[in-house]
Amino acid sequence: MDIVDLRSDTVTKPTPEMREAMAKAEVGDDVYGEDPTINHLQEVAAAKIGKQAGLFVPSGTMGNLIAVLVHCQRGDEVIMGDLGHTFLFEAGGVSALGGVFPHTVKNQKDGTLQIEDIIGAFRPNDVHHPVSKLLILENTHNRCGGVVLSRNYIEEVGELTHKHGLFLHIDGARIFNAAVAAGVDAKSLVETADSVTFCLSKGLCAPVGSVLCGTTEFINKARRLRKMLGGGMRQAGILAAAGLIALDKMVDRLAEDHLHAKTLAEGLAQIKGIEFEMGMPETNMVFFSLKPEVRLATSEIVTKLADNNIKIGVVGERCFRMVTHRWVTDEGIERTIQAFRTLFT
Ligand code: TLP
Repeated sequence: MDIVDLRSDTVTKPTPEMREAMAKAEVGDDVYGEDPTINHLQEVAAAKIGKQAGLFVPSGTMGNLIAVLVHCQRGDEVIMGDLGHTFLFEAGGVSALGGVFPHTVKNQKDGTLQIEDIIGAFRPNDVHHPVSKLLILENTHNRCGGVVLSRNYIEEVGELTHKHGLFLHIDGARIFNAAVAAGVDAKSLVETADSVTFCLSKGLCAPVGSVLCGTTEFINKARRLRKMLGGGMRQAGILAAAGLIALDKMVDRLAEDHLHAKTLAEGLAQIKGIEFEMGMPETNMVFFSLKPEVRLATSEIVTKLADNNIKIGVVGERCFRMVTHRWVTDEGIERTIQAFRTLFT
């Protein structure tokens, strides 16, 4: 029986077409700027997201960190959501490595930060305060349920941050999920952003890598920081070859993952004892929790599902996350719903 791995879309493996392209990739030393496949990927990625230039980085975490380090000096402040990936899951890198101070604002259920809260977070020009330099938005928003931030909202925040002299960075690890779900071009979701990171791994299935995009000047600074952080990867055109296929072939099919997430959530919603406090999925993430009357322990649920070759994520004491992706089939979705029915009856 195949494993249905719903813990994350980070578990995706490269497609056969990617493996073939990787084997044939032309490579060179990227620290010298001489890897033709990486150079090509960076150009394609920047054009696809509507920015002047791109930089291939090993991970989304490094992309976000480099963006913060380019935009901020030590002692500056970065405003971000209290459920943002950069705040929760990037090991505090912005402070530990950049000396940058995180100022959190409450994330609303829909992944946004309220405009009044953002305005309230901007520091006045006073020697007592750090200098507010950067604001980060996340799209799709992971911990808010994989929700999509709209183009209008992002534009409003972009204009506001610029008016106050701050930069806007978008953690667009899953920006193409957002674009496909909203039925818009990804470019339009990041137009007012000064920089954006997106992942080629995750739903797009490349084995490794993200791209940080921005102006040419921004990317030149970012390249030095990538080297400083140990992210100069030499003949990584082998990885970039998979990234090119990710951008060319894997974006439109994300709609299938979204449909699978919807089917999964609708199936589970029929089961007494399961609730969707964060709402039904907008993209490829299904968050659900156990109603108070359910006696099953969280660990018991995970173990019993694992016995059926189904892996799911735990994100709170009685809260779970399942993420659909290219390697989760119709059969896997049906098997998962059935396994939950059996568990709960
Ligand atoms: N998210 C992972 C875990 O780190 C939680 C996951 O399983 O969802 N931004 C966002 C919004 C992300 O969800 C992630 C990964 C990253 C950045 C970091 O990307 P990587 O793993 O490439 O460093």
